[in-house]
Amino acid sequence: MKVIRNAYDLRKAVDRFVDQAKITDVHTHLFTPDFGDLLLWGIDELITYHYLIAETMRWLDMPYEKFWSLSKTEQADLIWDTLFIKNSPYSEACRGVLTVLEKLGLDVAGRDLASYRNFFRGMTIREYIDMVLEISKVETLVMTNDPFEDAERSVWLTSYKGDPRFKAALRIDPLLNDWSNKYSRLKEWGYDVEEKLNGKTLSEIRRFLNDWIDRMEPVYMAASLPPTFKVPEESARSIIVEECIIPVSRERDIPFAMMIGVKKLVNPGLKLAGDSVGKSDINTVEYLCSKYPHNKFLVTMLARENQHELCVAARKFRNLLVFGCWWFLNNPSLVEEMTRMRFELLGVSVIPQHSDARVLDQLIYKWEHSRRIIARVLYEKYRDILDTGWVIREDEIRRDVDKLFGGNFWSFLKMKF
Ligand code: FIX
Ligand code: ZN
Repeated sequence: MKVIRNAYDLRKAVDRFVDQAKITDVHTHLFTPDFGDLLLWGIDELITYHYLIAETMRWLDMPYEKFWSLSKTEQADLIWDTLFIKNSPYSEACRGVLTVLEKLGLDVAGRDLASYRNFFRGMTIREYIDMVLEISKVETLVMTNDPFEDAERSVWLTSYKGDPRFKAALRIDPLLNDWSNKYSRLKEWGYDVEEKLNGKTLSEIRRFLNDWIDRMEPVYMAASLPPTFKVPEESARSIIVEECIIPVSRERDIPFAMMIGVKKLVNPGLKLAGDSVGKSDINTVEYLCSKYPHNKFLVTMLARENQHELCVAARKFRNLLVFGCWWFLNNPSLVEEMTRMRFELLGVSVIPQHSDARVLDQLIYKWEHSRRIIARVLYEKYRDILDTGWVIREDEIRRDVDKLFGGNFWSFLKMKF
């Protein structure tokens, strides 16, 4: 394998291996075709992504209800006119739409929404899945699978066939964040629970988790958690985490993915676009990693202010794997800042990005944009050691890149602490 001795060869090698990297996307909201309309795809879904709805509503004084009463096409027309024609589309979410159009080979300069819609006419979802995975080089993606979502649950219980490229993740927000309103659902499903978290109820919650792990074969269990997330504390959430999630996670050797810092529906009128962010308590992450050294934790935090302490926590706990630049952090300026910080504090032992794609097409832009930034930062880090006289072999760059874009995730799943 070639030895890299100069910056020009280094830049070419890093760009090549990053461009070629086969990606494991560890967190998305995508679904296999088994789930029908739950899998969002195509130009109108792309334009009506909740990020773009939030940005559009800043320009409009129409009542939220009026917007929601519009058809999907009418919403897309309004968003397109507002964000792409009446204003320049340089926000990250707008730019993403343009990157998708470009990578699909469409006439971006033409600004002709009708022609973009024509591209999708006659396309089948299975054809488009293959096309998007081919362009984005996403080899495997992890879904978000919530047994409390009726439309989704029925597929799991009746017709799910799956696709080896799509892995499941057992999402348990309702169990952790809304126990008093959601325990009755477990009762409905035959689990002998009551609101009071007595021994029987805790045992039945563990049975519920095990049943869904058997059914979904998830690569991890996950929950999005508020800035106030705290363990230990006298709350149903804290008790369920320690008495149910932690023991099942260890027994089944399935990491618990904590996505911390979401302030749900600060503006309910915006629906999915109405969530915000708050600084969270790293002490809870440290407490769980320290008290449960044999458990594995995947963690991403939503506040920029939490990023440095999360990296330091990962230096202290090998059972903590940091992942992604989540949501309001998935913007070039913050992806660069976080990636630089993580490479400097954690070296190769991090998952720098996930897409969080809600619309299939987004895999194309979220990964195109992130690859470029990760490649640039990685080149600079290699360049720094090259300047000391260290020589770098091409196969070492490929090795590191493969770890960053998926290998670290799969190795973490296999580790036994
Ligand atoms: O909790 C989550 O998985 C969040 O990513 C979503 O709720 C959020 O709406 C989103 O898609 C952000 O990118
Ligand atoms: Zn998400």
